[in-house]
Amino acid sequence: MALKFITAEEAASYVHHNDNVGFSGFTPAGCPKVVPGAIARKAAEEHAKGNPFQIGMFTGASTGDKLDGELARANAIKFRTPYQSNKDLRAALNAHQAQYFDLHLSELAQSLRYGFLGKIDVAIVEAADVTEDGEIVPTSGVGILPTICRMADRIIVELNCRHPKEIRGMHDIYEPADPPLRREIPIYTPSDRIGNDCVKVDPAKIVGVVRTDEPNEGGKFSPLDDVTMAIGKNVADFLVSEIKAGRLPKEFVPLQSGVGNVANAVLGCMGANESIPAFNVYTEVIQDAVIELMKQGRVKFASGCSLSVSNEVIREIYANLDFFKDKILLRPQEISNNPEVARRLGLIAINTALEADIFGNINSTHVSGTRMMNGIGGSGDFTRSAMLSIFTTPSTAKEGKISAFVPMVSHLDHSEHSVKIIITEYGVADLRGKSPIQRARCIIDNCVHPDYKPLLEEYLAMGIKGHTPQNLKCCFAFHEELAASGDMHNVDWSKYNK
Ligand code: 0RQ
Repeated sequence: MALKFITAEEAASYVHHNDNVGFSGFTPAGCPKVVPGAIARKAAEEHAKGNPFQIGMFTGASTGDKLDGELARANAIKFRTPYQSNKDLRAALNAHQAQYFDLHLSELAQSLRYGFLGKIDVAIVEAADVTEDGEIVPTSGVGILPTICRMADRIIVELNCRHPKEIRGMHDIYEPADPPLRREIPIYTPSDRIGNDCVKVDPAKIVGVVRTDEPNEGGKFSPLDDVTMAIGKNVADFLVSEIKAGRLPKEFVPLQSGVGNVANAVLGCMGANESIPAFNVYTEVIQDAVIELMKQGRVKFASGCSLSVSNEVIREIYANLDFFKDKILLRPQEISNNPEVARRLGLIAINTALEADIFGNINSTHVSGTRMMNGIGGSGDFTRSAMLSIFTTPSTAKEGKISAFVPMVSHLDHSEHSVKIIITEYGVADLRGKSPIQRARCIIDNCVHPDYKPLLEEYLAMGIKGHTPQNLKCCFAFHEELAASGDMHNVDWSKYNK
């Protein structure tokens, strides 16, 4: 069946008000880049005529501004899931203009298949290649591409010539059967290939192919500062001490690390530490640092859902495919983030917290308990299932006016039961085998900024009884003081403990 080449505007004509639309990709890598803008323009035109136009959106994770930003600014989003990080979308969902529900990334594809989230009308996917018999080769990010293509009534392909057809072979496309027929996912080491090198769809569903020549919207990393470097060094030193103590095998276990500057610094410090052997990565986002360590022979293999790297690095990978192709596998997020596989492989999971409480609970998502930052992303998939779950965070935010450590988190994403280690620029709190009160002392001694230690020690000294000595009259005083005066330093317990 001949492929029909169309414009982005023609593609948008296949998307109707109230449609549920699935998008490929994971972070800006692998996301469609021109059709979403055309849909946003169509929404604006319809709104100008007084007509409603909004779509339901399923993505892999965050996307680029050309997707989330364009649609949010056009008020074209009815609901959206999962993780996002676009400033205009964040403003829209915090103002309830777009209904957002947050989901563990590994669960989205199966929730769609189970029918929990409605049908998929249209799948819009970026491809490095598409054939007349319905073979689609994803680009640098997979996300939920296989599931949305199979479920959608209509498929629109953005064929992006920035991604060479020769990347075919770098993907491992596998969709598990649903219960009661599901079997184990047969990945026993990060390099195990279990699926196909492309997604096969009914070619009759491909309503059009839009040719594009658009780079990924990858942001640059900020230069590493002292705090980020100190966190990275503390993580690397801690892992070395775990090897020495015999709690990590000497050949090491695969690493999952989150997104952002801290994650990049941690990887850099691990690579530079010669007491850590060359290691494998089993993660969701493969960042610049992983590629750099691969070149140095410090990372042996990386399995992920996306190459969330700068455009400079993606060009380097494509120019040296012979070197990289047998060292990288890109999988759907249902597999890259799969808790069964994370538990089997015995991952070290390292993610970043927005705030933690002194008893070891983590808030990854809500600023002051109410305003959505990004979402839980894959942090929950890995934290609960890893061999060793680590959270990193700078000890303070906003020029020290916010302590990352509070008496009680204002929103809970990862509970004390899953969080094993917390690391800041000051040190490491090893929470394993400790009671709540022991955990609190360990966190205050090792991780909290010196400015906030006395306040948190006074909190513990209030003499509240019970296994977890929370003072329900005072536990949100840090947040209340931030709202009242803009600075958590100003907490005065006597104001609250009446
Ligand atoms: O504000 O952007 O105005 O400078 O939050 O904080 O320290 O730059 O750290 O970029 O790594 O983000 C938890 C949000 C951290 C992220 C979070 C302010 C701070 C700054 C960002 P500015 P940093 P990061 C892999 C795994 C959940 C999902 C996850 C995240 C901004 O890591 O979304 O782990 N994680 N996924 O000033 C108010 C506090 C604050 C605060 C920091 N307590 N109160 N503001 N900030 N702490 C990815 C995927 O799953 C795809």
